[in-house]
Amino acid sequence: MGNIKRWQRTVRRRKTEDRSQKSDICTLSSVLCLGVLAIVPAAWAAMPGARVPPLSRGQAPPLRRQGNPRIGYVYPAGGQQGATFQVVIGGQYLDGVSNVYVSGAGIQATVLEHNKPLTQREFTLLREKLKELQQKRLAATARLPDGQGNSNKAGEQEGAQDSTTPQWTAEDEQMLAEIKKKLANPPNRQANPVIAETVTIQVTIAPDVEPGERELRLGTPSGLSNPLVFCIGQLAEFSEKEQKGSTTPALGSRPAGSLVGAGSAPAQPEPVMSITLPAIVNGQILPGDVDRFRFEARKGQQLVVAASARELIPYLADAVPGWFQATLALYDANGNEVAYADDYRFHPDPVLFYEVAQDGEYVLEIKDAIYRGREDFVYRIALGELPFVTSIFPRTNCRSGPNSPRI
Ligand SMILES: [Ca+2]
Repeated sequence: MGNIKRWQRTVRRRKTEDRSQKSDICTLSSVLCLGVLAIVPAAWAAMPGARVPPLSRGQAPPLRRQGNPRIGYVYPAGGQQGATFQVVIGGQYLDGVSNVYVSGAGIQATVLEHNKPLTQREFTLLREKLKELQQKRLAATARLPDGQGNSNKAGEQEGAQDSTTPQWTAEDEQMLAEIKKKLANPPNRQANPVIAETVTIQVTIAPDVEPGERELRLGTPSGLSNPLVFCIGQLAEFSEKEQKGSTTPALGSRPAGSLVGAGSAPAQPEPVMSITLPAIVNGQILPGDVDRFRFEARKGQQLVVAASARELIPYLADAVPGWFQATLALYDANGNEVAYADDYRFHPDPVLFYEVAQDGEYVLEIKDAIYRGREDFVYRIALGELPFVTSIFPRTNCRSGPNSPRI
């Protein structure tokens, strides 16, 4: 009888342990599921061939969950072999950005600065805090006879007697300075949230890297951003600088939602940037923007002007309507249009061919077909007597017989 009772107790204990183990397994499964989500970037970084270093160990997890980091443009979207330069990346949910990942070897990039515009609520709260601090400083200095914050004995005694006298401390002074600094960057109500944040990075390209397209991502505590194209070129690069206060609106100063600026061409032409061929030209098209580049050409030169725009950023999810439709036009020294292109066969990015008729200055012009524009209307133009493959025939390689494809 005693044995039976012991056996029953053993069975009950084992059942309890089984239930406990099942519960533990369920809990563990949940944790693993969440853990997998958290370690995907690290796992991806550890994959053979991936050139993504793991996130630094000192990084603290985000205090609150933010959206997936996203980048909307990279400007300039590439550079020359052996060059060191700064690149601005626009995006969203980039808090804590600390790493830049570029596919392939030979490119080093570090984060210099992250700029996130204040929200209206943050701006209002900071202004209230600033007002509060200013009143506190006024009250604190008003109690002091010399008014300079250097209390004398009488002031100290007076302050000691009145326990409600506010004390102006070094921390208050520091906070006041920080708030003033933050308020200098007011919220941009018209900026599009998906590209409102900017990250400035420093890029160094080794001289011997292979030219071509790479992928660039940003690493944040929330994970990796989407990739965007980053090009490595061999030609000299020129990048236009948008001038604030010019006829072209400053970055972010126009409503991004109002992409369509049809008919709103700039009242005055922008300054023309001088370049020398062959070259790669980088720029951004803002609303109503028309970019122009002047260069010297000799009679008989066969120029190829190939723009990359949609190729760099194929899809703007929030743009209504659609995308950057770049157009190219070439003008001679008298201002006559000698060539124009708004696409190339079935590709939306234009390519322009022109045999130079006479020596002299020429001006290349690029704009959106209907004068739309935004910071993420980024382009690169290859310009000069450059090799350009227009067709290959046949596109197959025969096992037997002569094989002489025509290019
Ligand atoms: Ca521009």
